[in-house]
Amino acid sequence: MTAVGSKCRVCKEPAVIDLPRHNAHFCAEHLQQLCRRQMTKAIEDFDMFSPSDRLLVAVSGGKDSLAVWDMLIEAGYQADGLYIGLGIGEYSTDSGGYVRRFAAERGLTLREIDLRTDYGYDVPTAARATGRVPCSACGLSKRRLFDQAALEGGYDVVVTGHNLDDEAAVLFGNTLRWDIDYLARQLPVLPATNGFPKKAKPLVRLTEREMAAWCLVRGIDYVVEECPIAAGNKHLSYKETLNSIEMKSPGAKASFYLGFLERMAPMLAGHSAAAAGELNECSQCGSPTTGEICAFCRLVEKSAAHEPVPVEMVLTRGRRR
Ligand code: Q46
Ligand code: ZN
Ligand code: ZN
Repeated sequence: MTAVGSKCRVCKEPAVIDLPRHNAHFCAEHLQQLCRRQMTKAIEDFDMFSPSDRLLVAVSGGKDSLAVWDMLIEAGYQADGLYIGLGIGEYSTDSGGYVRRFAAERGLTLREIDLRTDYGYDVPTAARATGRVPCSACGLSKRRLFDQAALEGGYDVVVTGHNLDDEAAVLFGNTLRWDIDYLARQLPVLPATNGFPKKAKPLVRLTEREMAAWCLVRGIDYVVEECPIAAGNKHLSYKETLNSIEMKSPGAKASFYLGFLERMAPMLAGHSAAAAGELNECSQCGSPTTGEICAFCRLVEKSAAHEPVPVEMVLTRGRRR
């Protein structure tokens, strides 16, 4: 991850990574120090949680979610993991294995939900049964099940491993469409409201590259392959666009996203509160919804009645997203 012979900016020992946005190289120890500081700053600046809170970390088996779980435990927080088996072919089989090994090796508490076993469907089947693109069926299922598990398990906050690259790419997409509702909600912490638990993203000040380096120096094995459904989607193309801007102007990505949080998000705060007001209770599950039956109950009903669809059948549709 760095040129041979480069030295750590702090201690002058051999470096393991160069970070152009900091205009510096770092050794393993000082890379970890930088990551810890950036996570602590995000937690404090946005008042995400405190050591007395019980955290539920959404873990996928990828580097970001395992890294944030590791960092939170190392920092002394009470953090359990929740893994959802999405039924996305080999990708799901592999990712579940990484999460279970990570938790078992460290003696951590891992909760698991399997869409097929527990709810009678999987993501490819839900996509086909509801006519949604797979990522939309997947996102709806994950959001709902994380919220529900947190509320039922008495957790104070749902934590996700979204990093700076993820958030900048989402911001880029929301800005291209001037989607004010989404922009107003694109904050690193969302308070508990209307039956939804509090949500926090402690890695928003850290990049994908920094999290891969964290996993490398901490010996964390993670699923390297992307979800096959992600290939070719808009989120990835926004990331590539931002990466090419970042290559020419190191730090541009951080200033785009962190500048939004500092200068634009406060102007949208009222909009977000107004949008959250008008919700009913789902007549089937009691969850907050704008209609009579919530989108998740409708999705489960249609998907569980549909014959199983293998992931290969939905890959082309996923790519049009
Ligand atoms: S897991 Fe699910 Fe992602 Fe795969 S189907 Fe799309 S949303 S890409 S984070
Ligand atoms: Zn050093
Ligand atoms: Zn419902």
